[in-house]
Amino acid sequence: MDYEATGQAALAEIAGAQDLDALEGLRVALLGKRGSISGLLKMLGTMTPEQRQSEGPLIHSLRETVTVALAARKTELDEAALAARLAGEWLDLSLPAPETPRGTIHPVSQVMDELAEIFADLGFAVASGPEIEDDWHNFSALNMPESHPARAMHDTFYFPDRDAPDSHGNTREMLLRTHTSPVQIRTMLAEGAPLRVIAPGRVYRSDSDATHTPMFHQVEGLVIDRGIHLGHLKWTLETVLKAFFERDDIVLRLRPSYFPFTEPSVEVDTGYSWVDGRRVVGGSGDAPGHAWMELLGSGMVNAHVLRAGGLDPDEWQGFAFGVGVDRLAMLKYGMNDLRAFFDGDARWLAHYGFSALDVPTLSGGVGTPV
Ligand code: 2NM
Repeated sequence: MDYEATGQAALAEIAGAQDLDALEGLRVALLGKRGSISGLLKMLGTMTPEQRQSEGPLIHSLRETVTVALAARKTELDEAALAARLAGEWLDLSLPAPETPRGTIHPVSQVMDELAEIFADLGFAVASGPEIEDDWHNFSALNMPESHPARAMHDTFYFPDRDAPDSHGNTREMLLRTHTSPVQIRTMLAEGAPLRVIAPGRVYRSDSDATHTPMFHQVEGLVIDRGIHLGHLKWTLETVLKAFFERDDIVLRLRPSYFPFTEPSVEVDTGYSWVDGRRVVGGSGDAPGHAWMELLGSGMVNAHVLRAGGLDPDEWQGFAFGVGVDRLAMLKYGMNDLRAFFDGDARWLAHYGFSALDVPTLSGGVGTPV
């Protein structure tokens, strides 16, 4: 047998393999269990000792040559494949950015970012929780037991499958949260006191007209510490609203009200006037040309709510507040139609949206329109 010629033929085939699959096919054909060279090696066993002495080294050398050639060609093909991939993935980092940035930050996101920044400066962390809640976290823990009329007032979206009531009469039925207060309950239970958090996010109520959308945005805040009173609440809201509206003449009026989760409860009004057909916040509502406008709800956290949050009301007090983000955005940035907020109209977004590069900061100004 002409091992020399067999070797040359194999090397030529290996050198001609154009891809890794073809090369693997050759390896199997030559060195696989039923490969031609493996066949030669098996034949050694049937040879006379003399034949084996003369043929053995030639067959082993043939196998060695082919093995080395296969490995070398594999390296070549691997490198070629990598080079082709790198050429395809090449990116020109010196290309200029598009002239018009595509997409804008929605005013609702902008306002939530601005509030997070303002509250962060006062030591508040941002908390979040599920939008699909159970009735305990959304209602019972907030001093709204099963029969409480406020439950009906919330126009809740319930999920269809309801569970049997547990030993406390709670059905644990699932719903879309009607406010972000369940986040505060979860935060109290998870972290204990003292606490300073805001909970921004989407909330849902089955309500739809010119001034109500079935989904809207809230920021609620909660402060828990020893000796907290309404004075802390008023100062905090005044400080935040001055920073948010970027003016020093914000005047607040606290009116007694009722919420199940706070006692006492206060509604907070702010003075405003009309300038060029728009409401502009600032000044006392009792000043000439001014009026009061309801801005948010708040109060001292009800003792039942503190207990539901795992806190002892004799040791800890707290204030809480809730404000509608969509309305705040309309007030600050002068939109008049709430429904346009959720239409996804690109022209509206281009007009009222904010630059993604213009992150709200206290030093740079919290709200700088494009
Ligand atoms: C409001 C008005 C008053 C409120 C209460 C709580 C909690 F969970 F801490 F008890 N969070 N938010 C609250 C209080 C919300 O919205 C108009």
